[in-house]
Amino acid sequence: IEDNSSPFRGLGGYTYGELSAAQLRSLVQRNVDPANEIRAVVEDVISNVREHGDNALLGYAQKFDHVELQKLYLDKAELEELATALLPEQKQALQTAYQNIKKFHQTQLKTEDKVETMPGVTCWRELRPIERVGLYIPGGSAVLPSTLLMLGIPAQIAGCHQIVVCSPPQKNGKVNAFIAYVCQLLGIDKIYLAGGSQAIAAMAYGTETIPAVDKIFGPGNQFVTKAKTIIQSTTTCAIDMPAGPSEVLVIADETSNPEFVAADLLAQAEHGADSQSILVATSQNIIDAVNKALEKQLPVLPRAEIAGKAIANSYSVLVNDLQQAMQFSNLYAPEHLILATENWQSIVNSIINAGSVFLGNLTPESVGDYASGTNHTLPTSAYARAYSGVSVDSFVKKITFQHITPDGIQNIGPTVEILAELEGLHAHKNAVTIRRAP
Ligand code: HSO
Ligand code: ZN
Repeated sequence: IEDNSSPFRGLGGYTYGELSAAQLRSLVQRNVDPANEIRAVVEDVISNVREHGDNALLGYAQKFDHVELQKLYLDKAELEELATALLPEQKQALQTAYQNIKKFHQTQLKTEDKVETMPGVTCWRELRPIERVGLYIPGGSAVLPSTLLMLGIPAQIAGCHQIVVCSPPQKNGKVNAFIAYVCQLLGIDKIYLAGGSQAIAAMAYGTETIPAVDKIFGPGNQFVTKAKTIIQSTTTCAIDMPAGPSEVLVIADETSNPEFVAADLLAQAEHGADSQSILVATSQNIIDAVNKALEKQLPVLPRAEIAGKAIANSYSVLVNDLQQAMQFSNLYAPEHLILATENWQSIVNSIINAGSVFLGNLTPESVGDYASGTNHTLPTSAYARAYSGVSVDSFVKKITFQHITPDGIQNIGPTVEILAELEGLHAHKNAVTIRRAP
């Protein structure tokens, strides 16, 4: 039973200097596979889709999306028809976001120089697109057409031959009109009506209607995430990255604006009850002021219930100074890091682990979520220690090439012969020697 009368408690508070190393580690710990108990359910869905293809998908649409589908996709004409529902200013906003994201991602396609490592020995790398990619666009409590932009644009720039988009059908058997319009912007003329783990299985194995792909991208609930991790380890289909609940860490000092900070924490919190909004501040006054602003801003949000749960699942950390704040942030490795301070330049070089960074008091995470140009598909759950966010790189392979001239084989030959010899691999040695013979 919900107790709506309980007073707002704000962010639970810790003091950095009082925490032991073990306490710090457990404070930044998240997402230790809470979804493992659903593995059996998801495995069952995957084998059902593998075995029964389209029929399994039609059954799941009925069971989970409560719609009897005649076919498992919407075509170009149907998408165009849906997109007519948009207001001109909505179309304009999506176009602006599209242009900015495209502009930023286009610079990521770089041709590398050829390198002559020895005279006559030339090495280089070339990009080739991943041929078939699958983009999963969720349709749950908030439909996110921005996610289709964030995945579709780099796929398009990379030159992927086939871009398969899956999204769960609404009760009317259609998709959200904004998603339909984004498909048009991207030149994608089909959207497949499948959601949840069944959509992931369909893209991994292929069905009569849905083509199999080489890599699957996109966020989703715990069933989608579980399906992605299973197919990654059981098929040759790759995934973008392991995904957990979204999170933000805001670093604030006396130059920050507590109302802005609270707004950023809530923007993250409204994503889901399991989202985390962490405040790291250099004085208790700032923490108190932010909590006060949270108390004011939270109740009037349409998604107050979700955001309130996420805030209850979040905390603040009091630190001595901005450098100490960065130490905590690097340990936490946030998906989003906001340096809500005029002094951001003094710590920007100390950032080691973060997915995407927002500098200064006028740079809310929301701009990166939608339209500044950067990608919003980012590593969560401390994966930012080792992973990067989605970019054009995520949609290409980098293939290495080498070429040897007659001089080159003489120059490099003895080195390879000796190394093959010391490994006891005579066929290797011979493949060189036979070419060096006059
Ligand atoms: N903050 C989310 C992305 C998003 N926000 C989409 C709004 N729409 C994960 O980075
Ligand atoms: Zn967001």
